[in-house]
Amino acid sequence: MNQKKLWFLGALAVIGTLVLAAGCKPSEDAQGAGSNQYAILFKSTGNPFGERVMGGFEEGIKEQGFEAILRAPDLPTAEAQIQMIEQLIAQRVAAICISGNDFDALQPVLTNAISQGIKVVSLDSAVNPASRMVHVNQADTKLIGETLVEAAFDLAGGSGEIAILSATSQASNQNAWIAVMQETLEQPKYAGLNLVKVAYGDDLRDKSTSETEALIASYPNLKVIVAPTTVGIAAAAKVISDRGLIGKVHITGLGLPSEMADYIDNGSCPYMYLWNPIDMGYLGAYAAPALVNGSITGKAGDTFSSGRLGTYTITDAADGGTEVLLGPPFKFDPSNINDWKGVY
Ligand code: RAM
Repeated sequence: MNQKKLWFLGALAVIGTLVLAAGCKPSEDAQGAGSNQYAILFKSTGNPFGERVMGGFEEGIKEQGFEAILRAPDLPTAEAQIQMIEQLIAQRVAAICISGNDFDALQPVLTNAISQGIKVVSLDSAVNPASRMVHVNQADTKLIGETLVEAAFDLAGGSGEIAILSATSQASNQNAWIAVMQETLEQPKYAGLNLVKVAYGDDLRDKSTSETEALIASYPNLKVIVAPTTVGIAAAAKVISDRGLIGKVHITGLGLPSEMADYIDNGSCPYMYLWNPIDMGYLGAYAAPALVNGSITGKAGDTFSSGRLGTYTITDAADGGTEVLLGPPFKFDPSNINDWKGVY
């Protein structure tokens, strides 16, 4: 082989290596195709509260230079969320923030995600401690439950029949609040209150409406319906308003100011509570990258900075896992509802 041929073969080998290397895109392979992608998975579509949570998440993710993926199934079931989580695992996202439709049922798919290096944060509606690194809790669970019982007591005038209109029977956030409410109702102060039924509107407008109608028909002496769900409270207040029952049946619970302003004005819902859903999503958007970059692991005592919200510390949660608490619940009534209805 002469010098020229040798030089030619050598040049071919170098070019071949370069082509192969370019084809492999080693940086992308090493980090995972979706290493820049942060997903949020809400309970279901068509829920204005969920839209605010996802909006806050997107804002926080984008301002850190990452890509936000917003997902929610049509119906608030664990099965539907499992399918979506499988897709996100296949996409190799960096982290998943989930508002769970079930406390335990998502464990196999979420532990699979975790074993593949995906960080999992629950927010709003917790998944069990084995399925998450940390939970973003909107407000203290006990305080929410106690506050709602006190509201029912006040609106019922101290005694009488009350009912709860919840989301789905599997929703872990509503179930945790209802458990506290039931415990609180055992206190002597509340002995005059009779909780006649816990109904489930599944966070669907139509089902929440028909469940409210059924409560009114079955319990003609009902004084208060407590709806610890923004979808349920809006549907219930509309039924009371449309049926001319304002002042007879009082609605309270957890409501979105933009959806409830008219009902606070007309007196069907004298007052209600909530927290800022945009900030909740935004807080999740800062917890997830902190887990991905290793600055926190999700254990109690870890602190991270959450953009415009400041610094947060992770604490032990009542369910045996850990959580980061957004803040106290806020009361909305005729004195402040107009200031808030345009905000969320
Ligand atoms: C509904 C959802 C959500 C809950 C709020 C209060 O929008 O069930 O999970 O946190 O109500």
